Amino acid sequence: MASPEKIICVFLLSGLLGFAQNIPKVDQGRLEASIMSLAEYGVMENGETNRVAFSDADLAGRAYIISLMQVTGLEVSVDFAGNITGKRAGKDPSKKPIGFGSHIDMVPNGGNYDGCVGSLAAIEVVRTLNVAGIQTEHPLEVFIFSNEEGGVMGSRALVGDLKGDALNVVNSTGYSMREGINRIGGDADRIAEVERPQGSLAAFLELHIEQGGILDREQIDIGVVEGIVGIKWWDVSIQGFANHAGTTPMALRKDALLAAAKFIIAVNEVTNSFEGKQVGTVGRIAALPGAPNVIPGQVVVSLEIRDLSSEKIVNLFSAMAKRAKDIENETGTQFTFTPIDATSAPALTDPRIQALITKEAKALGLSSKQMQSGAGHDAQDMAKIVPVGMIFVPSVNGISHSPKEYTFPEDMANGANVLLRTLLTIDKKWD
Ligand code: HGY
Ligand code: MN
Ligand code: MN
Repeated sequence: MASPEKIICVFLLSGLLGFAQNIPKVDQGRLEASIMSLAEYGVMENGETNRVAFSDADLAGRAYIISLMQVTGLEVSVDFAGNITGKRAGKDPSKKPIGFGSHIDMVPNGGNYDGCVGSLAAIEVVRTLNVAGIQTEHPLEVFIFSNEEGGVMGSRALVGDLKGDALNVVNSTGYSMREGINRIGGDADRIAEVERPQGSLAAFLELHIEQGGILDREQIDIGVVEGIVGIKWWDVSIQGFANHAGTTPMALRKDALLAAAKFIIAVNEVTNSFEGKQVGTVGRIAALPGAPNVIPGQVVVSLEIRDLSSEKIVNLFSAMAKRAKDIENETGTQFTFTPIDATSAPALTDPRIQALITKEAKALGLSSKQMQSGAGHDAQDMAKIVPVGMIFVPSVNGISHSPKEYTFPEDMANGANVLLRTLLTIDKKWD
């Protein structure tokens, strides 16, 4: 006769096994097809895709994703910051929703996987739950954040960080955030009403491509993100003196482009001189008046610094500003640094969710690796109000923000299955 303890143990084990066996898997073909459909929005003559936030292509892509969410039975709405959300009722409406999602806007001539994998996998997870007839205890909420590439705008609004000057930042479409928000169906005058309170979700999960080459190089299936770097942007204006390129002796020039060239090298040297994984980039340059026979009088470059530590970003910046002072003296030019309010603070993910992601990957027979994110993400804003977790899947050759960006369908499905299982475990075990 089995002891009472043994009976309880068998009962519990069968329950757990039952739970484990009942977890459905996403439909890889359906997920891949939705990625390819979304990629159609913004295709240009040369076959590349350009779906920058606020563009006509962004409007069309947003309409596609809204229709997909509606067909999937989600109750869809667009908030005043242009974030698209889709709600699915849980058995217990008193429980806090579990949020998950990403973004679908792109950098100019970007790739079709950055943000799109997490967004479409979120919808695929809901479809999979529908097909399996699973209703979670917690309500679910899918988030498609607006204008992530322009400084995680939508998620900043959601955590109450999108204020003042930020709305005047102009992206490559020529629209300011204010104009763009109104263009995509938001209301820039009512941004404050978008803010969600602390703890208003049980958790937020984001599946995303790694955008770097670690998982691909080391042939690892899943990245368990420990932290997301902080990002700071500046416009650096260098004032020289435009003059005749033929009659002005070299020693008498105030050449703004020469000063800019020295500054770009200085950014690289300062960044490499610190210990750690920080990065410093000059990604944009404009030289005026831009004629071959005129010494450039004015140059504006962008400056971006990223690191997991805000303090290190400050130290890197002051070292670069010091080098700029030296360059001013050498070239007779004047540097002005203007911070661009489209940045994000470093964020750590919740260790409990990291452990869940690792466990669910293992349960699926997938390898995983703890890592930091060198890319910024909406999850780093959401971390200010709720516990977050991030799941990475490999980017082939570590390429991203490029038409050559690619992630294999199997890897997308792996990430979506880990997302689904992590969500269901949180649903079962968390309040
Ligand atoms: O720039 C980034 O890190 C992100 O892809 N928005
Ligand atoms: Mn992204
Ligand atoms: Mn990106």
